[in-house]
Amino acid sequence: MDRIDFRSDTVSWPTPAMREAMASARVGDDVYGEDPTVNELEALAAARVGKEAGLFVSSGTMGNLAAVLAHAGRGDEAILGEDSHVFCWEAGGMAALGGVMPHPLPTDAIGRMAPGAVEDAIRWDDPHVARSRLVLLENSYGGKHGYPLPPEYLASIAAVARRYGLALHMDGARLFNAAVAQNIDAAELTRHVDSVTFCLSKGLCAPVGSVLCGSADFIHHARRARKILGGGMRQAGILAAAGIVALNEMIERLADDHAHARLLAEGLAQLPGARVNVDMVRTNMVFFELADDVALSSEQVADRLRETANVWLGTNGPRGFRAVTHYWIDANDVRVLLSGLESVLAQS
Ligand code: TLP
Repeated sequence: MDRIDFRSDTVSWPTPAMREAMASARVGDDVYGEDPTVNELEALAAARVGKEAGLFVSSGTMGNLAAVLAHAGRGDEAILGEDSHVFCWEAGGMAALGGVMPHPLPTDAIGRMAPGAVEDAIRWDDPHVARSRLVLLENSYGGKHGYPLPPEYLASIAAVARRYGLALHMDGARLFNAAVAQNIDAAELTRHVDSVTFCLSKGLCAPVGSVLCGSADFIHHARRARKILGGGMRQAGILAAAGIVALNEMIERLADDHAHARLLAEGLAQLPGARVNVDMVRTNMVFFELADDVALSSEQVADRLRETANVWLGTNGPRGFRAVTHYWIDANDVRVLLSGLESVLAQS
């Protein structure tokens, strides 16, 4: 890449192997179901997460929205974390396009809604109230340090959802980060949910795309929802080819990204101008803040880092940052960020 970019793993470029696979991909019209490479990706993705079928979508946002549209209808309610990506960062899609009402609940330090609070939020059968239809989980949990949520927690929410006949969807944009961090198979994290979206274009480095997986019947409905959203693509095998490389070659190496995030957090802990909770760093995200005596704002620090070291850092409020590691960040880049930050803070 032409810069050291910690703003997100979404900025990652495709690998050389992906570019080669894309150039030689076999294609067809995927709206007719005739693109062999898309079909191969969907089958591979479904197998990876232990589901019957998959649906290639253009983004995580589209995958989550297609899932909500397939699970719930107008006036239905979806229970989700108040700092979840679907609630905060997907432009209110479920309400805007699906007429589905979000019911946000608080989450704890690592992004868990309390199972009892989920149960309390489920409404009774009465014409006055919205129908509770769906619970949404996220793993890893971006709103809380990208923390990987364990299977036991997912099972406890699934038990509540089952008891009341609600569907369960997981925004697994970084599902494989959550699995690698816990040294378990991704299917262990998805076995309790009815549907899951995971992204190919974040830590897995593909240029575009996510896959929504679930039962064959659910995917049949989601395919229609994708069409409504304008997401039916044609010779999409060009893109799916990179996704196949992502699933075959890029999952295990996420451990390197996690090690680099840890290295960064440990370095930040040594910098007097920065405050970080190293224990929260389990995947590829490091959230940290400026110490109280630093006169600069996070925006000013990020600007200076870019100008002086060609290091790009995402801000998180007036005093905070989010640094995300990925394939194009190595240990030396982490050191460049740390020394660049040390110089910027020394001049403040
Ligand atoms: N997240 C992006 C930004 O939108 C914040 C990022 O840089 O982290 N779920 C989760 C947990 C996500 O973090 C994201 C993207 C999505 C869904 C949406 O994926 P895309 O960007 O493919 O629509």
